[in-house]
Amino acid sequence: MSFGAAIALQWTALPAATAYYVYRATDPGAEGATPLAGPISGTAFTDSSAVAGRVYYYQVTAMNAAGEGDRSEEAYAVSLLPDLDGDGIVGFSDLLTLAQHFGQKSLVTFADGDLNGDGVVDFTDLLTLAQHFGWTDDAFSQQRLRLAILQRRQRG
Ligand SMILES: [Ca+2]
Ligand SMILES: [Ca+2]
Repeated sequence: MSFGAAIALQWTALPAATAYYVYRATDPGAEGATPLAGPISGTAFTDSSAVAGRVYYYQVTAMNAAGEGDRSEEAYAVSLLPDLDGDGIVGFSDLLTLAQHFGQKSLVTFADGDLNGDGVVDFTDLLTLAQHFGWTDDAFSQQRLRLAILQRRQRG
């Protein structure tokens, strides 16, 4: 499943940092102790393992000579706007398309409503669409902007 589902993260460089770690969760505040990626020497990371149509939560930490610093504030992103017909808004026509394919288990694509690419149009997909109902490309871009300004809380 691709459809540009990858989520691009960027963060602000810290002068003393030697590397960064990225943590990910599918629920807020549930990033856990194992980083998704790292050590990363730059200030950007593309999460290409993100599944289309799901919401992901991220935190970043910085390493310096003293060790790993505090977690950044949490940023979140949906990996792909559930806009099935590509008209720039998650609206009634998208919901109708999903409803028409609801329960279908073969030959379904993102455009039919299989948002998470698991091969079936089901309640999980419906929930994702409902959570983003009324979202536009603009809202989607702003979310990305929020990721772009992801900042680590300063320490020592
Ligand atoms: Ca649409
Ligand atoms: Ca699905």
